[in-house]
Amino acid sequence: MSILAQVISDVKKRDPHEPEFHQAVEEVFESLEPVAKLHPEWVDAGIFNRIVEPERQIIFRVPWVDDKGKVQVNRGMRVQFNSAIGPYKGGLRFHPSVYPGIIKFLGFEQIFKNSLTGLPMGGGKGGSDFDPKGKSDGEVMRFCQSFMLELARHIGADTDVPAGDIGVGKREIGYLFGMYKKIKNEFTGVLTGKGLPYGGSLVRTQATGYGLCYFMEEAMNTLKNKSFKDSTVVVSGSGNVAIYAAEKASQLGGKVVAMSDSKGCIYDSEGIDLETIKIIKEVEKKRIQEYLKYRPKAVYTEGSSEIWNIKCDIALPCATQNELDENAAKTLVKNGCFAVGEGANMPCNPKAVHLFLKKGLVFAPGKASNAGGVATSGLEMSQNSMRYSWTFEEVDSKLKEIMKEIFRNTNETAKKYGFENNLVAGANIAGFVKVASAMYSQGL
Ligand code: NDP
Ligand code: 2IT
Repeated sequence: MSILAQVISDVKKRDPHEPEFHQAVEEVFESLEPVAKLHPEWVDAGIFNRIVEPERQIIFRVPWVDDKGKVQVNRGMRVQFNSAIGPYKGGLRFHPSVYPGIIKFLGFEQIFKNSLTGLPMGGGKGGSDFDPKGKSDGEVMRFCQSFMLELARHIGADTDVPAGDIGVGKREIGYLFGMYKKIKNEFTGVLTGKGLPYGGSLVRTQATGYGLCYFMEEAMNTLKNKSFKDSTVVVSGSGNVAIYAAEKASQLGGKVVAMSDSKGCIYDSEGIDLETIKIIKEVEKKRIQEYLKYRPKAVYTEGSSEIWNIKCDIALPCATQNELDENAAKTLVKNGCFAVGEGANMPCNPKAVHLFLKKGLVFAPGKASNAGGVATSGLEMSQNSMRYSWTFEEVDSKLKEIMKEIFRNTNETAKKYGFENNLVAGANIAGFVKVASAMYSQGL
């Protein structure tokens, strides 16, 4: 058995009930055979065995009191996966589906994504099975305070810097930051995605979605001589990443005709009215179906995966893991889609990814194409350390440069290792090599 197959088998044996984590490890290791051949010293130093085991995993009780005075208990966790190239960095997810397998898959992906940004950030992720949906602001605040009461002892501006992810936006980051400051009596950039008045960075809100479109524009241009201009675009999800991906895709001349949430999707042949989506999702926090009240000519279909049946040139999955399967991929290809860019983490399942690569679509893996969020978090950390803030234009232009450089590095690395046009392999190898080399230099 090859060393890589051995490691995958060990991972499955050690934690048999974490399918998402297995999937993330297999997907990265699929690309690493030539790296293992080229670097026998990394094999001997156990780099491949070590990189799949988190440096530290913290699981803790989060008790809080709901509006009726009843005690509720959730589970909180933080996986500090790899600190070879910088402090642990990665978001917090609050969603009922959260368990260690999800947080480990996300933390593992984060190692390579953060490496690709070129900024000094290690990989980490955390979260809770708490569901912010339907909770009052007071309940969310009490939950966040209790969560931070434990998390505070494990994080710090030079140790581990969490941010948002599904279910964690400005409101949650605000409550978490407030509690950290109370506990430690210090004002430091311990979280990113903060509000602008207290150390947040301009563009962080838009960064993942904008970054995805900057990456795709560069990739489509270089690989296929195409662009967003006059293309029909479908964006799944209607959260932070989806909204700003749709905004930038439209600014670049694309027509976004469909978006979704976990219950269903809307199709608007005239182009989605994003201001309406922002009101429904960011302000009212309601279902996307509400869109019909504002735009009666739009069509709503129950079931989030229905969105992949809508004809498009460019598909941007921006909701959640494994939301796009092989059947959906076949439909997209049949309908003439020529580019797929992952805004979410691991939204396309392995069979879908293989089909896109086989059919020659421009396929951008999340760890490269959605890295704009964490990259801008890195820029927020820099501004916090300098006690300074850059203008919107300054941050946006740095983000654009970073995304272009991630594409260049990914594409060149793919070529160098014999995987021409395969950005999946390029991103995996480029992200891995930097971290592996740092781990090797630092010894056991
Ligand atoms: P949000 O919580 O803002 O939005 C999530 C969106 O996805 C909502 O529209 C939600 O619908 C939908 N969704 C969630 N679960 C499902 C599901 N099971 N099926 C279908 N739709 C679902 O999260 P973000 O926009 O921040 O995150 C979206 C994705 O992007 C995640 O994969 C995240 O890890 C990734 N990501 C986020 C970054 C960031 O900076 N925020 C950076 C890089 C990646 P509903 O409202 O019905 O729940
Ligand atoms: O998946 C991700 O990259 C994020 N949720 C953003 C992480 C961050 O630290 O900004």
